[in-house]
Amino acid sequence: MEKRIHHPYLASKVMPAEQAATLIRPGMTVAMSGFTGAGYPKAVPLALAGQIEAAHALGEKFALRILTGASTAPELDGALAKVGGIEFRLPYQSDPELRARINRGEIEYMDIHLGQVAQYTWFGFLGKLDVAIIEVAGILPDGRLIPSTSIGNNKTWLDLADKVIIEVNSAQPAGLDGMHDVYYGTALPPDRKPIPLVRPGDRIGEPYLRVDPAKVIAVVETHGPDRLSRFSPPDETSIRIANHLVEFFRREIAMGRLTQQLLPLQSGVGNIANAVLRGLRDGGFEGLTAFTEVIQDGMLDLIRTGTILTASATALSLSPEGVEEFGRNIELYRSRIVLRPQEISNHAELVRRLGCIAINGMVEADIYGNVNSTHVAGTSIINGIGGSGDFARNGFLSCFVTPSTAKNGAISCLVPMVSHVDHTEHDVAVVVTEQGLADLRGLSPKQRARVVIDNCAHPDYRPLLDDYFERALRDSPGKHTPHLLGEALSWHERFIETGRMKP
Ligand code: 0RQ
Repeated sequence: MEKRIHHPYLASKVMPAEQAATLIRPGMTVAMSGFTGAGYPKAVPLALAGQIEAAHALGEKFALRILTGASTAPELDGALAKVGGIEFRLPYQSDPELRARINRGEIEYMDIHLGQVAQYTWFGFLGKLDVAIIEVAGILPDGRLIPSTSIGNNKTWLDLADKVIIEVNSAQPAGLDGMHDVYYGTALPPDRKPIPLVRPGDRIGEPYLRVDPAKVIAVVETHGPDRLSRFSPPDETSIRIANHLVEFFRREIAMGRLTQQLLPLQSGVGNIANAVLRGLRDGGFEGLTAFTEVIQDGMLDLIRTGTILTASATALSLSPEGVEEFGRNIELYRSRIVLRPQEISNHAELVRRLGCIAINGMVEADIYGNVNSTHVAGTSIINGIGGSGDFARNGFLSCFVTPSTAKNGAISCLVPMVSHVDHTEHDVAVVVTEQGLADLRGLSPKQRARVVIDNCAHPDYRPLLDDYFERALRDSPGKHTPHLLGEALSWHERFIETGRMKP
């Protein structure tokens, strides 16, 4: 295996994952690396799951409070959830096993804006961190750490945890060295200073993570890939959504509200986000920038072709083909990509200063523009709010996208009242479905309802929404945001009872 540990004392701490896992005791708060399936520890969590299972077999209680950057992978969230090893989880997850247990009420889950996790921990709101488990790509002779494919909350975890376990993953490209920018200038109120970043590609920190070697209780060598999600080409619905957005940007340029370079893009993960990026490339846009959380294959494509000049994020979440492409042109990507801690990539001050164009997926929106990004029928979580709130509240433009229906048309994603609110009507500027785009800027609630129903609803549901809105206009006691409160959530109730929203 290629030598990645160049610090003699830390090299002396190398041990098998099983031995490192014994250093973690029941009830501890364990802060791990990992963001959108990238840069999470690959070996110690699995070994830990084995120990937890063995303890449970002996009738001993063994569960942990697990904090991360964002979602991880089956080897971490999946394995620990499966053995009942997680009692509390924060801040974002997407693992099927973990999700099922959260929704069965077996695990407490706190869903929090990703940009706020670090300060929340520094404020002391989460109590003390017992152990940090952090994947890195290498250790320098002076003990500094070359970050892996995500930075997430690693700086905060390394600074605040009592003890540290480092996983050195030699499968992560050595060429990552130099791509990161770790800002050490954050302070706590009332001593905070402006963060000196004025362009998405600015480097304001240093390429490495610091750790106090005296805190390091184990170093584990690994050689494994991230959770590499397959990249599927955009489907018809995503392409139509993307086209509506691209057309909208063109109109904004014509009105003089945006230039041809737009403003730094933040795009969520998934099919629609990739379709939007492709739409921008095919639409002839050039010289764009991105100030976002996650870089996916679609963005690599745009960087290679010059559509995007600079991209700032906290994680690289690629497919197997994306990893190959990244390796082939790593020099190019290192000159164009900056990976930062998530407290910086998602910082309210920076998102507002740069004027990001935020484009995020959603579960449903209501006729007044409130958005649910996280819950099915009001009570079951899907993933979490992620960074969507960091960008939606503070961006120049906040766009939410979804197909107009879900579950083969059994659900309308435009409803009278959302069953859970993540983004209020005050933070939502544009709603887009394959049917069309609703520009909600400068409109009152009643005006918003009209464009949401007319432009975004599926024709199968439009008459039902029209009917609700007309009756609400007539019978609602207040006429500012007209609602029939007893009926507003009846669509979701019907879905729970019959599996479909239509009467
Ligand atoms: O469930 O797979 O069981 O069928 O929700 O929906 O259509 O696959 O869409 O993958 O783009 O996810 C909002 C969840 C959309 C995502 C959400 C069901 C649907 C399916 C997923 P099945 P799709 P996507 C940056 C920003 C919050 C975090 C965020 C998300 C499943 O975008 O997690 O924005 N966002 N981060 O069937 C009931 C509806 C539904 C519905 C869809 N109205 N009612 N179920 N579904 N609409 C990235 C990070 O922060 C890391």
